[in-house]
Amino acid sequence: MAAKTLYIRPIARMAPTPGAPAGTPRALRVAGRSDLLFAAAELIERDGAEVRRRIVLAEELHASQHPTLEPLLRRRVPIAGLALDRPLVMGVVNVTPDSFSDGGRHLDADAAVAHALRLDAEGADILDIGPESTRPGAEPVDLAEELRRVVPVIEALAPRVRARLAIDTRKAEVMRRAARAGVALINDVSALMHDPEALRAAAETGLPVVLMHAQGDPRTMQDDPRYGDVVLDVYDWLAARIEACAQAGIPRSRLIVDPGIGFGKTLAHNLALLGSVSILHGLGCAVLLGASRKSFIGRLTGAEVDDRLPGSLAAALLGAAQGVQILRVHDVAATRQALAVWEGAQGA
Ligand code: 9MG
Repeated sequence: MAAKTLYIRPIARMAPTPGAPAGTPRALRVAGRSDLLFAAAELIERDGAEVRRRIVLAEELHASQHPTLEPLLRRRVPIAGLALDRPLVMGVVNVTPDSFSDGGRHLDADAAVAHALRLDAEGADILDIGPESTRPGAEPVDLAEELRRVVPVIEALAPRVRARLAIDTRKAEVMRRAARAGVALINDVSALMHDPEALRAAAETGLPVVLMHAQGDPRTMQDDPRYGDVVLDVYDWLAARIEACAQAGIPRSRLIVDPGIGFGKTLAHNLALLGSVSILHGLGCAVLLGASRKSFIGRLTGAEVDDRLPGSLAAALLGAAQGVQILRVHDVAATRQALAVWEGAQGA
């Protein structure tokens, strides 16, 4: 029989109130951030197929000493030397032939480097270098080809950029080679499950790792995905991956969790995850959200992929307001501008 599980979803975000008078009700200070205060939470209890929900005030939660409270409130340690006290921007750099469709191998690498340098100049904190497309329906790329695409790009960028470099791969050998070439972060959309060697390789690099939730493989993942309760199922799946990483020697402080928007999810699943992403702070790790230009924006609005910037910005701000620490985006300058306005208003 499945054990009873409890989850805390912070809600009712409050503006920071410096110098609040004594006796002001306590807020939930999520991930140790003084700008991330919540007045209440949804307390969710799942017992098999039964899910009970109630709203509790922060005061009551503090008094309850609920076991999920400590990881929810714990201050996060920096990741790859980057403090997690404001939303970081991760810029997408695809090194796939379809992303710079000019045919030639050299031209592809040069175009990827030029694009990365532009995103760096626009203020990206992290550049996510991806040699394999993981779009729905995408075919896998073999190891030799992935290495051929990505290693020269990392080597060219490492000495030239301010941003940290991340490798977007599911392959252990690519993780190892990219680490040697200068990346500071591993981003694996299979949460170290695709390659049987990946857990060990990631542990050996000593690098932080993004564990993204996906249901199924990119080729087939959009064929009728199903969940009991998508938000709780994704939470439990990520909790199990954190545990597997701990067993393999990767501590929670080096892990970043990600709900995997668009990876084996319907429109309703994606919207539920986007609206409830604050629940993932209960896992005690930094949270990453990648919603930029994704097809759920097209489904909602009819916008083609190149016209999804407004929807992407809305999703990024929804994430920021729920305390997401890393936003994976295509449009770095526009996201920075949106965040600057949002952050400016927080302190006003
Ligand atoms: C590679 N990639 C594409 N979408 C992504 C997402 O949402 N998260 C992460 N971590 N990687 C992604």
